[in-house]
Amino acid sequence: MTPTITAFAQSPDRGQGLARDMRVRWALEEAGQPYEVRLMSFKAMKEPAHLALHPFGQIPTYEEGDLALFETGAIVFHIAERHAGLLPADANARARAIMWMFAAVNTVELPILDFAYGKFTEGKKSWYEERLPLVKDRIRDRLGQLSTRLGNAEWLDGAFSAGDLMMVSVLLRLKPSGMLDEFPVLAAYVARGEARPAYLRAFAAQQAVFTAGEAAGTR
Ligand code: GTB
Repeated sequence: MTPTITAFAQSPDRGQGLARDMRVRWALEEAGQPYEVRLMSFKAMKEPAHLALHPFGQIPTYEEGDLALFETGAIVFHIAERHAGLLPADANARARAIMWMFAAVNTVELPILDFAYGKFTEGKKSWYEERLPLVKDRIRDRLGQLSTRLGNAEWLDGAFSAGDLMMVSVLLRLKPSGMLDEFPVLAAYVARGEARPAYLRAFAAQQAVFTAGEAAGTR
């Protein structure tokens, strides 16, 4: 059964691939699975039909037959469990790949989101500029630790896995800030992720939504 995911009809990132549908698209492309996309306006995301799928009124969601999921970590894990290519067969290696998925969203993404959302939600507060170096240093701490662990390796634990997919997706959010370039090991790691054919297909698909919106004059 072909799954349907939801994505922004008008992504605020203007097709840069920073919204979270991108990680789900990427996982489906790595797994070689076709999928359909239902585009959502910000208004529709807060209406009962969508809230029944996603209690927080966000994208992406994932529907496949009777199954409806929200939360990208859970969606990518579901895809990785059911299709080859994203989780190793060896039980211990599989557990470590899952560990890296959690590390991406629970340890590395937290300070990055503080930085990314802070600008919108707190940017006009008197203390914003004063707090910013502290927020950035928290990110740098995590990036330094991650960079040390990755070292000369291509991926976090052997072959490319869902752990790398989630970690690269999280790190990509930093790209516009230039902070990633302070950590050449991580910049190269992210670039390896972005060069994967599955990533490129996913990126093109989400960018096409933006391009079509521009052509139709809806932006
Ligand atoms: N933890 C959830 C998950 O991983 O699935 C978080 C989902 C989430 O934050 N969804 C966002 C959303 O629906 C879109 S991706 N926001 C609307 C709302 O909450 O009302 C976050 C995002 C938004 C914009 C950019 N950007 O413009 O660069 C990047 C990422």
